[in-house]
Amino acid sequence: MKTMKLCTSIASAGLILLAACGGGGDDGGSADGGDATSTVTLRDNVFAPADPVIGAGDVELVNEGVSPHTFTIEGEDVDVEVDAGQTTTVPVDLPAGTYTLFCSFHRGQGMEGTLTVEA
Ligand SMILES: [Cu+2]
Repeated sequence: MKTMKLCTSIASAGLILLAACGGGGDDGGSADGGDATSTVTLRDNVFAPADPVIGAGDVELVNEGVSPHTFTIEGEDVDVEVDAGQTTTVPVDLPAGTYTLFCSFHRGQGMEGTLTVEA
């Protein structure tokens, strides 16, 4: 009787493992589209993620803060203001590489990071 219970436990663990693997595989499918849309969240004086990695194309900007913030890429023609609680989309058509990202209102408070554009 004890042996039977052990076998059942192992079988259950295996099923959970299998399910976890299957779920992860589904997400990877959209990465090769070449038209990836990424989301960058703007909070009060931080970007989330702090150093975003995006694909070239449309980037969704979500301001979850109580202040307006900007999504500004240094040296490039990307400078968008997003009011508190608003969401907007900005096309980022830049070559792959790294760029300095900052908020023009709060750069002095550390609202600055590295934006990586992937090919
Ligand atoms: Cu800001």
